[in-house]
Amino acid sequence: MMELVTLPAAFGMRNVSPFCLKTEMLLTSLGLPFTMSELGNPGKAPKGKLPFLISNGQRIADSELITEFLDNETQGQVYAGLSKAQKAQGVALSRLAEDHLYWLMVASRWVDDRWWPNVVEGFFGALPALVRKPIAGIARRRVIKTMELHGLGKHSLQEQKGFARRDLEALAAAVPAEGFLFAEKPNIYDFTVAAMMAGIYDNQPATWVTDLAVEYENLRVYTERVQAAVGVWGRE
Ligand SMILES: N[C@@H](CCC(=O)N[C@@H](CS)C(=O)NCC(=O)O)C(=O)O
Repeated sequence: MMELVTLPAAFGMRNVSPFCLKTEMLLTSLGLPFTMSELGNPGKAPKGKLPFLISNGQRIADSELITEFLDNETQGQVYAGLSKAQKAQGVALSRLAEDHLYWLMVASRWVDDRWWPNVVEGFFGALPALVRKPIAGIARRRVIKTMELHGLGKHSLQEQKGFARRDLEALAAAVPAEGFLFAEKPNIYDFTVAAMMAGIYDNQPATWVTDLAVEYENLRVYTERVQAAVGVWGRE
């Protein structure tokens, strides 16, 4: 039996990490038996991030590497029926969601002073009161530094909102009005986009990225459709 190790629930999200949620959706859609466990400190994961998958004692870290592993384990089921062009589009959309929009979502939670208390409570609430704020503060400074290195952290909030709006506009234009991205059934690329958007739409309370995303109703409906099709929702 495989074990998917994820972040604990937070912000009204049963599965709060888009990378963990996407992987849960994929494992479920492939009909593979698996259990889930939680790790509050991603620093203890093989590569310092979640999720990772444990299979026959092997630990596979990173949702994309897990996807490749599962494709191999299922003799090509993950990408079955997808043309090269569809895979190219899928990879491009995934990079947009996971390597750009994701960081704006992170900024909307970790950097925004009004939202920050939710991070302290949601991610560090299990720590003893005495060390909670100092440890959360260290983690916040690391996130701010990472945002700077990425480059997005160098922009003003107004400029970041512009970047997020253009990402959302692109995703909203890319998803279909009915059905899924490339097939009658949702696939890994639908899970990637929907898992990212589920956290943005459903995290409680709304962040500034949520406020922008609700303007794209078709993207919200698509996100619901993907979650319903696989029977896995990010929210509680
Ligand atoms: N490329 C990784 C990204 C995973 C990732 O960023 N996970 C976040 C949670 S959403 C994490 O564990 N962050 C902890 C940290 O960076 O310290 C994947 O696809 O699995």
